[in-house]
Amino acid sequence: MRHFPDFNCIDIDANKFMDIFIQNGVVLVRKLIDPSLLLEINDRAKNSYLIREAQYLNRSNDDHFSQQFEFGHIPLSDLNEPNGENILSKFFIHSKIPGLYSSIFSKKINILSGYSLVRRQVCNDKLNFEPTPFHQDCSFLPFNSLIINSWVPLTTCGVDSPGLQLIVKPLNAFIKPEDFNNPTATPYQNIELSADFIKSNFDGEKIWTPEICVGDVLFFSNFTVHRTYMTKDMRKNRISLEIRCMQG
Ligand SMILES: O=C(O)CCC(=O)C(=O)O
Ligand SMILES: [Fe+2]
Repeated sequence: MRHFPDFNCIDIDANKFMDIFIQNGVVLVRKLIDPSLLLEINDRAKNSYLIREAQYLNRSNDDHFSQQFEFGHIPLSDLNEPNGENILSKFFIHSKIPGLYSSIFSKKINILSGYSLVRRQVCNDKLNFEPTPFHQDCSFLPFNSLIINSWVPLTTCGVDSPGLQLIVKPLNAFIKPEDFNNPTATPYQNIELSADFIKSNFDGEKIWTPEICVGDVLFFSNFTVHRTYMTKDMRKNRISLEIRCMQG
């Protein structure tokens, strides 16, 4: 049986993080963030989604916002503190994450705030918020160099609520999806790597669907193949943060 790249934060430092990340394209680091902080952020996020949903239904937002909302996103700045403190300084900059990145991004770390978002995956499809298909983030990010996504669920996910499923493999190139340039396909179809492609290129041993607890962080790159993992039995929605960084 395969041993997945799953570590407790006390068992991993910057050099080990770099080695494991290069070997697997994904690393899960458990107990990295104080869960009480994330539960508080989750409450604020749920409230923002209520407000944003009403705005979306009233069509009182611009097109860019509406399109992002249909993909489940709201801006990260919605989660700033009531006193205006930026959410990134509140939990990310002062967390252990920049330290873990320090061997890979040896100079400065550039937080891509424009590509750092909140995402909610709902379990019922009343508003057509679909789960993401298998894709690489490089299919929509405008950079060719390495980007690491710190994927932070605000509640435990992967069993009762939607999690992520990833291909554990070191990839460093864009794989062009069949419908990448098809103007009649939906945005998700444009980035989708088909079930046939996944079946013929990756064996089942490499497909990982971890249960991720609040406080754990899943790291993967703009080349890692992944999708939303959602089953018919799941009843609870999940909100998560995607914070993307590259070499400064
Ligand atoms: O939230 C999800 O289910 C998908 C997240 C994702 O694709 C990403 O963060 O790149
Ligand atoms: Fe993605």
